[in-house]
Amino acid sequence: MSFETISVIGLGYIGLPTAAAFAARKKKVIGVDVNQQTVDIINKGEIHIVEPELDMVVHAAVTEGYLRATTSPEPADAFLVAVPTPFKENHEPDLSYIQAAVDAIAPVLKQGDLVILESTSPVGATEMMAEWLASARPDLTFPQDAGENSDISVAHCPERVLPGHVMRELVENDRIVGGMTSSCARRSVELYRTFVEGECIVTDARTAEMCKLTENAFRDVNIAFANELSVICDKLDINVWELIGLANRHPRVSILQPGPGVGGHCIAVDPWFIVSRTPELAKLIKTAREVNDDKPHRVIDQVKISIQEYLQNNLDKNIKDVCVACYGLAFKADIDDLRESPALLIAQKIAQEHAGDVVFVEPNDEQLSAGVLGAARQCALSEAMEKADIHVLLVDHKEFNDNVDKFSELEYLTDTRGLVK
Ligand code: SAJ
Repeated sequence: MSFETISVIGLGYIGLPTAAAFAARKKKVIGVDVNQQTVDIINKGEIHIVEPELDMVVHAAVTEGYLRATTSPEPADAFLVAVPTPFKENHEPDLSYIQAAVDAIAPVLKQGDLVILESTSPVGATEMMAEWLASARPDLTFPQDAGENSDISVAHCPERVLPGHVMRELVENDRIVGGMTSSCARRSVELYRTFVEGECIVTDARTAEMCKLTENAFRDVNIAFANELSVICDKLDINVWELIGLANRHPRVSILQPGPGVGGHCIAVDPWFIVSRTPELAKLIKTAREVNDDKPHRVIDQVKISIQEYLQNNLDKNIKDVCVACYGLAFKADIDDLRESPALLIAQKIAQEHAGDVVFVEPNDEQLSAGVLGAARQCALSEAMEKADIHVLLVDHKEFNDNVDKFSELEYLTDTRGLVK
């Protein structure tokens, strides 16, 4: 059976681009979000997030009548659940958004429907989702009980797109399709083939869940190695950027870049889903998380040392006279996303603790809401460079790269990204 109507539950950084990708292939798409404002913006053909090319695709899809948003689910042939899966205070995964999505779609499910969990999830979450659906709809059969012949098909197909390149990677990346049965997988492949040009590789739901977590944990562990090296090199008075450049000349060595820590809603979160299921076994993965979470505090210590050196060299000044400038607040270069951003955390701590003026520069969000950094004020790059005594480079945005010569002239610079090599 082909898919006439597709419903995407959760219209965020993944759900909205996915809905738009189906609609661009002339599928009828019903986007569902709990936020009325989000729904209204999309129905106007506009978007509420920053992602290159997404605005054009959404605008065309809405204007041509292929994409419509609503707050309450309607019948469809396939449901893609793309809601957040954060962790709780104790690093345990919080599946309440998936549970809420299940409660919302269960009443409109009918025989023959396909339900796909796209949200990054701990191992076992897809089976749990199927159990929740089954208890909400005892009149329908599900794969865990009826196997290949179930009324409803269920699969896990994790998204793997890189923020900033979502529209291209959605189409080009290979897709892991974890079906609860082989017919669930077959139907999911048929659905994704609508727009995916990469390979759709079939596995079971648990392996697909673990695959997504593994990809992000792999990256986290490798960044932790680079971050640990940066702290060691600081102690041993070695330039870590030069060191990594030299080591990477070995044909089988490829070290990632140190930074102020690891941010974003994926890499800083997903490894905990492995740790929480197997705490006694996931030692390296847990340590990597701790190393990366510790890095912002190391940067703050470096800034404090830089302020002390400045005061020792300028005996006529006291701490209240010292102005600190923070360059970049986003979690990585050339985006406006502040979620889990180590740069933001560092700048906030400096703003709270420093007795003198603090200014910041964030070229990707010049309208940052007042108070995001307390009394600290946003200013232009040139003004910050001129006015501040202590400079903290936190994100390697293009605007900063373009001014690398000016950064290299700054005497008191903490360069967390190795911009000035
Ligand atoms: N970072 C470093 N050093 C590096 C690379 C990255 O410090 O050498 C930092 C960045 O500054 C940032 C963080 O790591 O703070 C994460 O950035 P990222 O570009 O590595 O990844 P994300 O979070 O934007 O997207 C990741 C991707 N996963 C992998 O590359 C394995 C993406 O493909 C996933 O779809 C996404 O997570 C997700 O949604 O899970």
